[in-house]
Amino acid sequence: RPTEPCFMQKGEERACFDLPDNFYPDKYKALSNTLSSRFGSDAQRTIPVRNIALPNLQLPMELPYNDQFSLFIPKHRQMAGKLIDVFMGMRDLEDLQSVCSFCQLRINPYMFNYCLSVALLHRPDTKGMNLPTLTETFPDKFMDSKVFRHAREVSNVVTTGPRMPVIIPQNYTASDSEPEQRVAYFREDIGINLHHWHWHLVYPFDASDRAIVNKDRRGELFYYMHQQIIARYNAERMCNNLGRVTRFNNFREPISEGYFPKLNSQVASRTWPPRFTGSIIQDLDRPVDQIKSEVSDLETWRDRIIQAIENNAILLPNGRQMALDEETGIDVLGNIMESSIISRNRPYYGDMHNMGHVFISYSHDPDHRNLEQFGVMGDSATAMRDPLFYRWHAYVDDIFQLHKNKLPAYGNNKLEFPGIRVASIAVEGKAGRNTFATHWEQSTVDLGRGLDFTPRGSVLARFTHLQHEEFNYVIQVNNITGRNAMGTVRIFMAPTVDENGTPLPFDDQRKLMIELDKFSTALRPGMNTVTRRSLDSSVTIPYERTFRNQANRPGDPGSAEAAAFDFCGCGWPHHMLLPKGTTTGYPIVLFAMVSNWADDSIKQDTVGTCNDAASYCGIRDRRYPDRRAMGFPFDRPAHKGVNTLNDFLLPNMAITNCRIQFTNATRERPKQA
Ligand code: CUO
Repeated sequence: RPTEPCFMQKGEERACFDLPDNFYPDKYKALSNTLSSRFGSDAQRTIPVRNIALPNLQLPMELPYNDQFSLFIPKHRQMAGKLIDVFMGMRDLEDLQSVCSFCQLRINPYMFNYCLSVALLHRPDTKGMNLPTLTETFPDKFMDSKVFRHAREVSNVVTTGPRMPVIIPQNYTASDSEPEQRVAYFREDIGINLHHWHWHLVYPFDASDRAIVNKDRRGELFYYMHQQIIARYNAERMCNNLGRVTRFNNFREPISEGYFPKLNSQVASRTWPPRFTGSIIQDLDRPVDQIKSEVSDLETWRDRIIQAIENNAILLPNGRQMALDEETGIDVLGNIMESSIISRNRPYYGDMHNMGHVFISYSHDPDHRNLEQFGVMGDSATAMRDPLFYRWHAYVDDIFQLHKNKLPAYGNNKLEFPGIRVASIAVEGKAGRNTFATHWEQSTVDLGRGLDFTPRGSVLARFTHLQHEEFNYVIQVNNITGRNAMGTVRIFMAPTVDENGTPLPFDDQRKLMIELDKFSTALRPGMNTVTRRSLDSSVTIPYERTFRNQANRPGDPGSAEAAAFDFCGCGWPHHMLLPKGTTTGYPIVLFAMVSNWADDSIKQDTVGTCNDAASYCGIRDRRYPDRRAMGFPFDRPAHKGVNTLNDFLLPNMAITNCRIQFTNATRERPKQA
């Protein structure tokens, strides 16, 4: 789509770029007049492009236009880092637009989209600019390739006016004979995959402006956000009669989970490669990707990281040791493990987590003899579809837990909030007291922008996802200090029994704790009833923001409200706030704690920023808004003598046993819900 506007589009307006002649690649130069009328035929306005002195784009142009692009491949990361620098370095918007117009015909579209998105997120003059959601620009990364054939058919038959939606089937990647398929609705959820892509967009690995990478507690958030994904996935598995995910800790062992993605890359015109059951990761030698790495490298990096944890100190490039302290150790480890350019010693600790993705994603063609590209694990927009993603991240998390296990247990002085007592927590909603209700819901997304065929226009796709009834938390808090107080309310949930029905010991249960919400509240002297809507969760973003549903878009296009709405795409999708539960009611425990806001808070102005999914995403351009360790108070083992969650409780905490009641029925998403 050479003249499809890359980011200047407002609302449904179509525009085309009036390109200087030297912006056309050689093969199109002779046709430049024809092309501008061909692509401009449905434009509502023409944007003149400034004829700028072009920066050096040699490195990013080394990636072939029609190849796949992976953030996890070091060479691709460098190319992307360079392109981000170019976009960040443009003097003003017009220059940025000009260089984008030039790039659009030459730079790999996936890399272009990623780098431009990073730049738009970080440039002061583009914050709040409209960017189409990835499901619109690259819908092929999110759904069954059959959808596109149907979409083409529909758009050719119905050339104008409303078109009937294309149905994306549920559970299309495997049959019921594959037990892992029971949680495919989680792995393949469009919103979950969009969240993951956005997270890695907000936290890029590479750029010469270190500030883009070096965000407040970035390494710790890498640990925590992915730890929460595993906790959520485990709860989901347990609701579906599957055991907790087993760590992928033996790199030499055949991998029992196969995965056949059924995705087709529209850019590369290739099917995403599958991984057969029993595959083994192998040494990589792929000159085309400039990758030569042995499985033993992964083991060496792993051993060195574990050694650092055992020593409570990492080795610096100058040969000195740097202590992993209680407050910042996890952040240092997160950066080393991920790794990004802010790893304290990349030559020594390597690139463990990223290369794990790469080894897994090339297990079908480690030496490129079959000219195959990477599997879904190679792309942050698709990785969460693969069951092995969770096994890999469960192992990564396990290594972080080795560090957490060495930290001192929280003393009562850290946990208590003297004079504040949480008398009870309850859940109230349509499903009845202390019952969460879930069901299937059918929603519609517009694929129009990502479909590269005429006649143009909206092409709707209908898909089915998990949903829950909204509810309120009602927390009774007694303030006996005699003064006004400010508290931070922390709400978690976890399964109560293991796969065999045995009650979970505290140390297992704490790792399964799912953060549901965190917010501050004023507490008057005496009894306070704190009511909080599920919709206000600090973990999730609203359904409409996940999908940027134009129909539900608030404010006028271009308004500040619409701008914030467009850009804050990072956040767990609200429709996946709760695990699915079971038709008989899955037992879970709900936990609430009120901690002292004076010990938690960060003094900063957060008005007008993306701050409503801060728990997993942080706040744009701000510090992480909670001074405590992420996951507090469950991020580390408790002191001896705490064997159950009950033993852990202090007066400022409360628990309630609840059920998640799943109804196996599909409802249409209500309009403007
Ligand atoms: Cu998000 Cu492994 O980091 O995918």
